[in-house]
Amino acid sequence: MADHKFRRIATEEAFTIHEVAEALRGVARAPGNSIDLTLVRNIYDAPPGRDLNNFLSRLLDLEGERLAVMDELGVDMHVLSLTSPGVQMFDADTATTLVERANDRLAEVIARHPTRFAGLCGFAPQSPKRAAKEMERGIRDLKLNGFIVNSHTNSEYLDDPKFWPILEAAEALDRTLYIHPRGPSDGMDKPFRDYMIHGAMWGYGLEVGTHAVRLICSGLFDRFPKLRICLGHMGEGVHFMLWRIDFMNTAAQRGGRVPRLQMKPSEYFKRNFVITTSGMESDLALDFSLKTLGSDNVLWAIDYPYQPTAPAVAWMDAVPASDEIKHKLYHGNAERVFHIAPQDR
Ligand code: 1DF
Ligand code: MN
Repeated sequence: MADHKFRRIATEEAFTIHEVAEALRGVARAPGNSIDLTLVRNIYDAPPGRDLNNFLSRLLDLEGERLAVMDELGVDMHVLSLTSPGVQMFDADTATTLVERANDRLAEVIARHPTRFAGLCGFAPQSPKRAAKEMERGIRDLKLNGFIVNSHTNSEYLDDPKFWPILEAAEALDRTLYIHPRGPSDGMDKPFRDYMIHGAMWGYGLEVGTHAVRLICSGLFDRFPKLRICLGHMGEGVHFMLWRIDFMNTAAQRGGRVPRLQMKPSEYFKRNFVITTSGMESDLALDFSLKTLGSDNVLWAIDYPYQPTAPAVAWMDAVPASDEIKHKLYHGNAERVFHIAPQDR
């Protein structure tokens, strides 16, 4: 494993547990038309042997094929998170119970393989106070490394004051909240229903990018200045638009139509966000990100099992960046952001 130059920590790696998969099968079989049901029905209620890309078996597997692939391709560590949509399509009680079980299971597998796995603590936003309690347990007792949420919950976003206990907890516990995609919420879903653009190709990024822009424009980061958010997929492209967001938001503030912010939107993005490279293996996009956000704020990720491991490794190995920067991308930033112990190797 130590035959490669840099420790490789992949930071957006998905898993599930049987109980959550079973509950998602229930969701798949219930009536409904939300965008996520396309994927949920294909993965969790597929006829035997027709499991889309074997995703379900690869999500359920932690210590078999996953570790073998990591060994074969020289990936030292997966930072694991309960796969999208997490528990966010269940009722509040089911969601709260299941996410506790998933966090327990995650802590157990990390304890068995402390150098191979770290993990993000899930929570059920449907019940913000209980979510905050579980977040505290996840860090204090289970020693997990950060938090994961899959964008909207019942089409509501985290700038809604009812979710503030969650953001207070993340800030107080000093751990990063990864906002991972799910399908565009009801109300913005319709134009995504043709040509399969609803998912990872386009819809996911717009959903999460919109979420991030909402958080910034709501003034949330004046209330929670130390809150740190992680976005995948090269920041979902948000930072490409920062100049325009600054210009338009400032104009809207002058008109008195939106919350007054203490800083420009771009300054919050640079202060309060980090991004990962999951499923976005573009030298140009990475170069732009490094120049815009700085080399401390970009982390490598694969997006296992949804994206193949070999190209993610080959790409980062070949990226035209200095050793100093590659060291940060491959593991230094992940160690700092997710409180992972550095390793001599
Ligand atoms: C897909 C992609 C599915 C990502 C995911 O979770 C996911 C996909 C359900 O391609 O179907 O996490 N992704 O992050 O890009
Ligand atoms: Mn993902």
